[in-house]
Amino acid sequence: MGRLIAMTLAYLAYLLPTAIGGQKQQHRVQHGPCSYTFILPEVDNCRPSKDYQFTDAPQRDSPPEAENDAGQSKQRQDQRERPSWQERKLESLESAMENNTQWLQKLENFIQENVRSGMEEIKRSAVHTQTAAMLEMGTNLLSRSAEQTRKLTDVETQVLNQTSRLEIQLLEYSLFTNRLEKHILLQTQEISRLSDKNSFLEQRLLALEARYGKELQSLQSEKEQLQHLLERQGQLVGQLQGELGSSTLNSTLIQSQQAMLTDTVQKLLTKVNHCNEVSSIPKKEPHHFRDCAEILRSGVKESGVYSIRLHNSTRDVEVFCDMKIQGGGWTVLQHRRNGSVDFHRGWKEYKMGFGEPSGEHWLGNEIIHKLTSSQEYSLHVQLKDREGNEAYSHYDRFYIDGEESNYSLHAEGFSGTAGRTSSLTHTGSQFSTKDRDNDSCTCKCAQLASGGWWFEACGPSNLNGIYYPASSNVVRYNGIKWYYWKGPNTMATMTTMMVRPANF
Ligand SMILES: *[C@@H]1O[C@H](CO)[C@@H](O)[C@H](O)[C@H]1NC(C)=O
Ligand SMILES: *[C@@H]1O[C@H](CO)[C@@H](O)[C@H](O)[C@H]1NC(C)=O
Ligand SMILES: *[C@@H]1O[C@H](CO)[C@@H](O)[C@H](O)[C@H]1NC(C)=O
Ligand SMILES: *[C@@H]1O[C@H](CO)[C@@H](O)[C@H](O)[C@H]1NC(C)=O
Ligand SMILES: *[C@@H]1O[C@H](CO)[C@@H](O)[C@H](O)[C@H]1NC(C)=O
Ligand SMILES: *[C@@H]1O[C@H](CO)[C@@H](O)[C@H](O)[C@H]1NC(C)=O
Ligand SMILES: CC(=O)N[C@H]1CO[C@H](CO)[C@@H](O)[C@@H]1O
Repeated sequence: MGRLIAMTLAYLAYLLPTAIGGQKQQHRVQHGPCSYTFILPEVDNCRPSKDYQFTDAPQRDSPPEAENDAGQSKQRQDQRERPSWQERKLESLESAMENNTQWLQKLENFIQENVRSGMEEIKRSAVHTQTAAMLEMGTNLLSRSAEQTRKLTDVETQVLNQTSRLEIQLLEYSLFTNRLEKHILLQTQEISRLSDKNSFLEQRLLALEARYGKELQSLQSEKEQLQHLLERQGQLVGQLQGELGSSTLNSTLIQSQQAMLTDTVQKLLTKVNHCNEVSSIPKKEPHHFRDCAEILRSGVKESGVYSIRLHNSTRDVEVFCDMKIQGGGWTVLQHRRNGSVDFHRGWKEYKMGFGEPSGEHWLGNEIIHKLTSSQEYSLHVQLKDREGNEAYSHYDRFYIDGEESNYSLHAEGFSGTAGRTSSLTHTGSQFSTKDRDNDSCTCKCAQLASGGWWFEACGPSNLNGIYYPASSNVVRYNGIKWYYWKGPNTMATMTTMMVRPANF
């Protein structure tokens, strides 16, 4: 190999100086697949000089060629002068050329052979080693790549797992968020509702406060006024007390004066009486009647309101006289007919009487007592039901005690059509009103049954109960009652209690 390179170099060195010249002639030689180009120096421009020498190194390695070459150039110069020599020279040159060519061919062959074998060897070994290495590397790479792919797939699955988990979590979170949002919405709605309510309540509270404030103010002002009044009252009371003191002093004086006055009045009265007796004796006829029987006896036949004067009394009393029933002459004590008068009244009113004698009324316990205790009287109770059926209860002897005995009832000698048994309670029953309970019941009959009556243990009668115009099937404990006439259900629509002297 080294030899080959040396040979090549030598040849190149032999060729090179000719190529460096100015004008060159190219010669191409085709040899098989290889082509060689030779560049020959141009003879025209070459002037041979005496000191023309070859000083180059390759010249030393191959002096014959150099001499030959130099001679060649010399021969070319002399070609014009000596053509025979030139021809010879050319032949030698051609042979040299041939020689060279052969040499080159050899060289080339050698080179080619060498190169081919070397190359093949090199190639083979290289290929072997390389393929092995490559294979190894390949397997290595394959295994590595397989590992990597495995790792990658692992990572991928993990990533996928994570992603799916994250997605699930995300989903859950979104669901949760949704729920929370809904909840929050509800809460906000609730809050808004509550705030609405709250504001409403606050408004109401404010309104109430304002109202209470106003009321408080008015109350305070009222209180102040009352205090003021109280002070004034106190002053007044003081004044009155003072006046009372002086008036008590004066009263004795006044009494003596009154005595004097009554004395003079008495005197005057006797004088007047005397005058009357003297002036008109017949005028005394329509004097005071003690009751309706006297009025009837006096010739009056019409029922109506008349004045009577009770025994030992100076006061006239208006009464209704019934001149029809059973001969007339009845002084009416009680009468009901349409419920226009309220009979649920207190002790004092029953004592003094109420209503008009022409309509519904109660004559008054005091008058009844005075009337019935002045002489013997009989009692007649006249009743009428809704259908207009009339009935009566009669008592031969009737009177009531005074207030000190609570107007105790005395009724005897019962007869009549309104029940076989007396509906009026036993003798001795005291009178009771809503404000003065004196019945034998632990209850208060006057309040239960209403009105004022001689309730025993509330008893079977009460003509002063509440007036129910249309009787119903409902049992009324506080209605007008005359139990033994028609039982508890039928109430009278008209009642009259009246007295007449027992010996009429
Ligand atoms: C060719 O070269 C060889 C050796 O180099 C020499 O022996 C032979 O004489 C040469 N042939 C001619 C024709 O120059
Ligand atoms: C995700 O990985 C966990 C363990 O890290 C495992 O329990 C679970 O089953 C995996 N899920 C899926 C969908 O692969
Ligand atoms: C007492 O009587 C006298 C005269 O009698 C009279 O002037 C005086 O006002 C009376 N006083 C009272 C408080 O009535
Ligand atoms: C009840 O009778 C009286 C007297 O007849 C009469 O003035 C009054 O208007 C009547 N009341 C009713 C409610 O019928
Ligand atoms: C009337 O008065 C006299 C004496 O003042 C008395 O004795 C008599 O009982 C009185 N009569 C009546 C009914 O009050
Ligand atoms: C009359 O009634 C009152 C109370 O209602 C009572 O205190 C008094 O004792 C009664 N009188 C008689 C005599 O029972
Ligand atoms: C409370 C009351 O005064 N009761 C009297 C009612 O009358 C009877 C007699 O009928 C007396 O005995 C009670 O004391």
